[in-house]
Amino acid sequence: MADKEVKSIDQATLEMIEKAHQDGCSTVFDRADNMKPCPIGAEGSCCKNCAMGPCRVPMAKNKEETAEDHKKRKGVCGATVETIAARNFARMVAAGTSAHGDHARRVVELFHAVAEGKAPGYQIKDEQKLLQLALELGVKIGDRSNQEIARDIAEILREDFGRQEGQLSFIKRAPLKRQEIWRQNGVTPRGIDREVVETMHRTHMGVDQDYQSLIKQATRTALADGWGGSMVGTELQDVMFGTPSPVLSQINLGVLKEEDVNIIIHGHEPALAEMLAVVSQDPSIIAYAKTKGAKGINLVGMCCTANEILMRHGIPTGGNFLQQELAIVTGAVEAMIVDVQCIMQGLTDVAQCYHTKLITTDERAHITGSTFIHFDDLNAIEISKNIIKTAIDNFPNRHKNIRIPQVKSDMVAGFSHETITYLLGGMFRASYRPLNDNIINGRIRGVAGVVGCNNARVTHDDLHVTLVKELIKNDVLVLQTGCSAMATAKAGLMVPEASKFAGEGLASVCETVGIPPVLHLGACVDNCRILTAATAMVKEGGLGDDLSDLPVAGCAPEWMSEKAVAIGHYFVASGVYTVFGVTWPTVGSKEVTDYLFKDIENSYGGMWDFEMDPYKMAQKMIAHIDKKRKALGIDKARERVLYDMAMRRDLEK
Ligand code: BF8
Repeated sequence: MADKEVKSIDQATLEMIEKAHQDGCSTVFDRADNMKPCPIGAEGSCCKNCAMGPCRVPMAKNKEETAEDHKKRKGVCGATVETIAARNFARMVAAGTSAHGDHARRVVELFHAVAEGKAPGYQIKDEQKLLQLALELGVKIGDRSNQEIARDIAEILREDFGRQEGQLSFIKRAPLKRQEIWRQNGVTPRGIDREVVETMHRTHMGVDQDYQSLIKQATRTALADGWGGSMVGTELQDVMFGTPSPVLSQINLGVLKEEDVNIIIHGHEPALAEMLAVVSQDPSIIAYAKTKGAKGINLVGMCCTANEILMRHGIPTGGNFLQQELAIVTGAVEAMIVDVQCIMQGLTDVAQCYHTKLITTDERAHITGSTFIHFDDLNAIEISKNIIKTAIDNFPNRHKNIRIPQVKSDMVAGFSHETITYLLGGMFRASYRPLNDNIINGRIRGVAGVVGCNNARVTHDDLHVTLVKELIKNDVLVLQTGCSAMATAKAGLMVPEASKFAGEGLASVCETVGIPPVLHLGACVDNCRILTAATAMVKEGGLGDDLSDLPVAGCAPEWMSEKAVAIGHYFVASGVYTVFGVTWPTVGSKEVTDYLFKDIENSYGGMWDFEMDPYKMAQKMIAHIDKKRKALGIDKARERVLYDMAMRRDLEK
């Protein structure tokens, strides 16, 4: 593990932090040094939901205060620390759910436009997945065209946003026992928007004041993300842009090219990125770049948009969340094109130190000091050309001060649920059987989802890489998304040769199947692919009859965004033990924290945990996996002993 003072374990990042200092340009790493986090807000003990406050009820640090004394201290309205912590937690879940939900809404709108033939340049790429969705949603296939079928699907899934009663379309995908658990607990989500709105209402001054009731609504809202917004987004993106399959690419700032027009696409929604990927190959656009003295056009992804175009087109990734400003610091980026989510406002200041144009494209996300070019899905080709030409025109404005770190790694991405099924079982008997069998026989101890962001409060990438190495060493197969996936890819863990870091059992399975021990499943919105994969494991048989029976665990070691809290909570509500690093947002209330860490397991089979040390994170996750193995009666399988004759004779005595 790296020294706390070290900013990153990634060489390219360290090199660019140093260059930024030489260039007199400040980045997130400097701002983190200059801005101490508010300790009261960090523990969830500050309520600013009305103008009588903000009220702060932190646990006293310097004097002796019992939990009882602490409970007596209240906000002006009488709110207890429990209510305040639970409200803040619920609002984080609602914000995260709204982000994925609003992303999905735009995807449904585009899907509908494609079905109506109104979005030139986009198409239905995965017909098989379209038809499977039709069967699942009860849409008539017959001799109807793909367009007609797609329109019906769009209309059904659009209902998931505003539905007032009933349940979301994909709830019925979950194992039956899981659906029953949600029903019994009264948390089956109705409409995505409804659950978010209700959470905002309940957390308004003077409404819901019982922390368990608040967490219950947070649970319903989180489920509207995992089995709602995120799943709708992922499914329709696959149908329109193609279901990912394994693809070799490269990652880190070394993928920038000194002689090309470098264009970084950063954000989350793939509609724009997909079109830029197509248009940047257009011979007339490449010829135009040459007239400005460039050799060609180099499109590079950043953050979760990177994951989307990486796994569908093999487009290289520049880096993860904390590297967004550093890409500009290379001095070689003509334009950074952004849409929504995880885009630091600091980018405008950094861009001013160099020649980079920051181009915003989404009406929902304006940034002062950027160039706004409205991206309209219905006129996507023209606008994408315009955006790329703006970048090309900026090539001659480069300063002399260019340094691209010569650091990049090979990686394989694109492990959708469909691909995993195929890889494991082959074309004619595609199934999860080999995975389940290898878990039962103990070669694979269990499965971990390691996901989430970077956070400037901890050494960049360190927790992700240390944790994942520790897990695979202990025969735990790791599924990854988001910026976490990028961290381990940079460290060389997403190539088949990484089996050398895995335990003997896991390595033998990976070598047989030809996969890395760490599988890249996509962007944050694709965390629902992990739910789908886990459900497939339950349905395959032999590992219990619910998600909470599986020997699996989840972790977001360097989380920072509210989306991560929504994701973590839908994993917990789906029966998964989930660990977060860095900080825990309800630590100010012992009761709420105990509830989320312990008691909630009685209702949902999953629970939260918090741990800052990646080795201990791994130990906790492995202990949970072993607990589940024991409950399934497959713990013995791990302790295979080869009996010689003498031992057999002893047995017979
Ligand atoms: O969408 S890009 S910093 S929030 S992990 Fe985290 Fe990274 Fe953001 Fe998830 Ni994805």
